[in-house]
Amino acid sequence: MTDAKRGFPENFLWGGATAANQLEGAFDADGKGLSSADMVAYVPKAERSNDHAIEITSGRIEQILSGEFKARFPKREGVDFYHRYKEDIALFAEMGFKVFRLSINWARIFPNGDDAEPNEAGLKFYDNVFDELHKYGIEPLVTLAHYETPLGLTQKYNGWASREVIACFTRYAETVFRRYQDKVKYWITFNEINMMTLSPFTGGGVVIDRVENKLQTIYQALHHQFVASALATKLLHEIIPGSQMGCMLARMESYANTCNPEDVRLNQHENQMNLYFTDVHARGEYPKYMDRYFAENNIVLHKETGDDEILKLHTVDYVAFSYYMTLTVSASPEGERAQGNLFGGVKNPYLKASEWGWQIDPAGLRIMLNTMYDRYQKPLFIVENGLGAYDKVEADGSIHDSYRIDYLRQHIAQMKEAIHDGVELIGYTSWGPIDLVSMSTSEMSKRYGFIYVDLDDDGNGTLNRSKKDSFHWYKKVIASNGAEL
Ligand code: BGP
Repeated sequence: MTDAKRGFPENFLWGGATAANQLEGAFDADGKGLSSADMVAYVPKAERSNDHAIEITSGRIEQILSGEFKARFPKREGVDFYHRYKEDIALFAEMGFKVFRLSINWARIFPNGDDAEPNEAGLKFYDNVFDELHKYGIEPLVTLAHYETPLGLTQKYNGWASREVIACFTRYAETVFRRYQDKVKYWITFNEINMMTLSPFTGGGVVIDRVENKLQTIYQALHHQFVASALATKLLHEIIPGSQMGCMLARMESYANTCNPEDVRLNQHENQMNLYFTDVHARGEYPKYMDRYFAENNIVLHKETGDDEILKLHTVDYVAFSYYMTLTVSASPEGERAQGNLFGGVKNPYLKASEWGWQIDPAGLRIMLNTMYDRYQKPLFIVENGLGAYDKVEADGSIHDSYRIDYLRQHIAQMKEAIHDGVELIGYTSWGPIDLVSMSTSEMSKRYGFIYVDLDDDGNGTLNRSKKDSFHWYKKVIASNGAEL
């Protein structure tokens, strides 16, 4: 029931979102295996872009494993949540979090992805984290796979390119559903499932130089993830009554650069190519427009008998997404490119961009929420949104991050408008409530947190936590259920 005066529903889930590989550290502790994210951490700066398109070759994996790269590039260690989770959760509780999004690192539970038995130490760690959250009445929201495909599955099967990985994933999912059935109600299968098209290794542990046809492999791997996601949804509903499964998309609401019908049609196509992922998850079938795309790109999906039925029967309960920017597309090759923006496009003259070139668009969030709700008529959950920025620590230790407050305030105001428009929005977890390692840069200096972590790009620092101005601001937002922005 919406409170008409304040906008947000009474039980709205306010909180923050993280990923194991960017937060926990302890990348090889207590039996954990290596994952795709652990490899990505070694990619040197010169080979990175702000748009998340990071490629890993077989040769690079060999170099990393042989130690050649370890010596030259500091490894991504997270911010030691593994040992400091009690202190961090106490700070989340102080802000009034209702929900905390984290991922279970698959390689902590099944170090090679297909081990005979799960790793008890890994299972125990998440038991402790969930217990600590419940101590403060914070609901965990768990992502099963946030770029953490066990490296063993890459070596054995080339990751999600192989259908074999579906069974490995469902076994992992069933293990954690049974173990945490009394502790976790909200789940997500794959973080930003569309990452597979930008970076198949990050999205699915797929090494592209091992395959002949890149596009064919990408869409086949995605098919395997869709089937795995539907099977996990089925298992979840059987094992934990009343639980909720969500899909998760890096949503790129796209605009046409002009009203030239060629731009408008290209824009329609861009939006369809982004929404196909949620179409499969939420409607339970491939949208018709993909048939033409597959045919024109010589992609022949291999489906097994029963796949279509599985997709149809086990759709998600809610639709979740990250929202950082919008995309503007032009059919003409002229025009200034939007440097750094995910999925490219041209520069939108009406928008400012972050220091990394991501085009900031609060009003676009309202547009996007309306688009998504019209299309799926399912509850929506914003599970990532935020501003990556350089923070300055003053002599007295304070951090005045008014730019971050402005960014979040404007986005939350648009969420309120969307709720007023009739959209069923169930929660908001801003990205990186505590500073963590950036996905695109593998550095610390691109910060998102309300909580500052004393750690620099070279891995030096005390790891001490301190509160930024935004900490106090977000606490007020939650306490007033979004009335005080
Ligand atoms: C999303 C990822 C996150 C996160 C975020 C911010 O795409 O799901 O893992 O990192 O982007 O990106 P970055 O860290 O590159 O600024």
